[in-house]
Amino acid sequence: MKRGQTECISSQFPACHRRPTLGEKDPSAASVNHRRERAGLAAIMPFLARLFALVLSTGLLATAVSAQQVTANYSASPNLAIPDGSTVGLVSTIQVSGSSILEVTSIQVNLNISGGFNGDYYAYLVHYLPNGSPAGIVSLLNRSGRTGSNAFGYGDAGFNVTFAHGAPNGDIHLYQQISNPAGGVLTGLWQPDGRSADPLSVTDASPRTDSLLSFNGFAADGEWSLYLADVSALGTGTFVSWGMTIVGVPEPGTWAAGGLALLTLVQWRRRRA
Ligand SMILES: [Ca+2]
Repeated sequence: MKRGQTECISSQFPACHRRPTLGEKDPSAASVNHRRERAGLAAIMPFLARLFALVLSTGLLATAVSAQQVTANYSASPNLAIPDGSTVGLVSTIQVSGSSILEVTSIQVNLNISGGFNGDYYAYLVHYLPNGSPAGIVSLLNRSGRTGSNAFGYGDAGFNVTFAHGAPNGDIHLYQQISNPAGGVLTGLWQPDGRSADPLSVTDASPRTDSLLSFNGFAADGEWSLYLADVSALGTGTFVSWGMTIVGVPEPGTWAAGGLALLTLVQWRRRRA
């Protein structure tokens, strides 16, 4: 061993990865592969640089999803008396077709009921896709104010409210803890009741098992039905109107497909390099 020469005693030492000098034959297959990898990387670097510049110039990463958000509003005005003391109730259906929203990301629902006794009302929204598959259900009202010590619930007369997931006012089932309309119409932005329990036995202690989030990920097209019943005798109200604000993306697979295509292209370039 010559003076100044480093002996390669372990592959963990840098000397073992010494780059061969020009004209020197390198018996190491690993070294050959290493050169090939470097050559391949060098070949795709211009492509990666152009891709990175494209992403920066278009803001593709930052806005791919948000720029595609679509908002659509739908409403119906049944203006029908709600059968008193009956679980049969009324159903109002909005048929959505041709919507560009292929994936719902959020939904708000407004509901206008005039008169009656708020503690009597039971309402839920259900969505079915055009092929008949269920695509979400949420209990909006389920005997507001009904508790273990109050079998009748709140005696206010009517709702003109909007339901939103996570609304700061909280659970509409106990709305008088936040806002007391003093016998009038409750207004404002509220969280759905969310209790799927039987409206004849539900209380505030019943678990809140469903939410507006259950519609997320499904297409807007299909049948949206709002069921409303007055399940306790005395006091008759009117189902005035209801509506939905649906937010979603028109082509949920666009960014993912684009990313997959780019990844495939990069891998193809690597194989060729
Ligand atoms: Ca009633």
